[in-house]
Amino acid sequence: MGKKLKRDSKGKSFSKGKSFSKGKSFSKGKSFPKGTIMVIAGVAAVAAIGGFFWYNSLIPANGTVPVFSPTTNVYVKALHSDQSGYIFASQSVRSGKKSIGGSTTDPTIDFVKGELATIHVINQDTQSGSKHNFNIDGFKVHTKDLNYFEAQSVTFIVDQTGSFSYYCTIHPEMKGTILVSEG
Ligand SMILES: [Cu+2]
Repeated sequence: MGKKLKRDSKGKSFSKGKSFSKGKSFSKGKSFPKGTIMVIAGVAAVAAIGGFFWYNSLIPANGTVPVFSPTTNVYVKALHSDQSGYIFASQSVRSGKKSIGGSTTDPTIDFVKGELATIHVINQDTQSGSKHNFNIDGFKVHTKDLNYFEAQSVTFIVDQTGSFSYYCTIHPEMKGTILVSEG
């Protein structure tokens, strides 16, 4: 963490950032008075700090560098019902080609190798009020323990094919399968 901060403070890593393309005009600023330069420096510092968090938010859970590509969104809710007990349920259909069924209990989630995926987990457990978390060990996906109506999104690279399990550590019965096919 400390190392990254140091490197980022020199701004090297941000020079590649798309969002800073507007900043090009600053480099030409020979004619700006000193006061303006100070303001620009202040704005740049704020942008750099914001950029640091933006940059880090693009690093997948199982990656080390930011990924600039569209992500496949999967929405999962954790809840408890009288019939099923503690379950994960799919919240809605994905916008992509494949979908996970309407309100399936512990649905099987399909991915294609090579895609970038974001799992959005929300605790909608009005019934038991318990905390829940969501994990896929194979892709280093681990949410924190989510309180009621708390949500967390985790992005990861689908970099291996095969069958993986997702689960909640608090309720071992909350588990399902991630299937990754060859792209
Ligand atoms: Cu749980």
